[in-house]
Amino acid sequence: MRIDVVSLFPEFIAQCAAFGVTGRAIERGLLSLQGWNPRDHAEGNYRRVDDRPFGGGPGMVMLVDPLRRAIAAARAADPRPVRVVYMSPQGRPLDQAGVRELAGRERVMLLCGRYEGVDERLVRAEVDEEVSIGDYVLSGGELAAAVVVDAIARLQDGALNDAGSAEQDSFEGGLLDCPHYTRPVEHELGKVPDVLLSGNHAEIAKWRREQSLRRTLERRPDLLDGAALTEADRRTLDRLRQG
Ligand code: 6GU
Repeated sequence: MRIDVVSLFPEFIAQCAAFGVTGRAIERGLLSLQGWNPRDHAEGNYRRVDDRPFGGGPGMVMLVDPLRRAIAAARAADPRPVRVVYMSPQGRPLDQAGVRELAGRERVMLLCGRYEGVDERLVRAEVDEEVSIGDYVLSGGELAAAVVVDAIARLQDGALNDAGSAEQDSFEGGLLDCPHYTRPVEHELGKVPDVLLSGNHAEIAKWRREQSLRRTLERRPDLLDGAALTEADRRTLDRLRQG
C-alpha cells in the first residue's frame, strides 16, 4: 500500500513512522510513505502558502493553488486511483472500522491543514472525505495523519510479527481488550490470575472474553451496541450487570 501525505511538515510524519511496527512495515516494503510539501509548489520569493480569511477573523487560511499543485504532483506519482482524506476536526470520527476500510485500499492521500484550515473550494474539488481523530483541537493535521499512518500500517499483512495480534486488539469485534500478564507469577504487586496458568485453553478464552465484556461494560458501554455478541456474551453481560 502507498500513503502520500501533503503537509507543510512532511518530515514530521516520516519521523513518526520511522520506528517500531510502522518502521518495519516500510522496511519490509508493505507500505510506502511519501511526503509532499505545498511550500515546494508555492510562488514568489516568499513562497506563500496562506493568506487572511475573507470576512475577517483570526488566523490564516491555506491557499488553494500550492495545495492543489502538491496534490496533483502526488496523484501523478502513481497511476492508481487515490482516496483523498482531509484531516480535520470537522470530519467523521475515525474508528477501527474506518481504519480497516482505509487499510484495504491501494492508495490513500492524507491532507494536513495548518492555521485555521484550508480554503473550502480546495476541499470541495479534491477531497473524498474528512476524518477527525477525536473531539479536541490540534494545531495541525500532522499528528492526526501520523495516527492514521500507524493504524493503517499495523493492519498490512506481515506488519505484525504475530499474525493473531491484530485480531486480538481492542475494538476488533467491537470490545475493549482483556488484561495481560507476564512473568513473574508472584510479585509484590500481586499474583497472575490462576486461570492463565492452568493450560486450559477453553477456560482461558472464556475468562478473557468475560474480562473484555466487563471492561467494555464498565468503561465504554456505548461500544456494546455495535459489538458482535453471542448469546453466551449476552448472558455474561446480564450476570455482570446484576453483580
Ligand atoms: Cl484530523 N486535525 C486537526 N487539526 N485537529 C484535530 C483532528 C484533525 N482531529 C481532532 N482534532
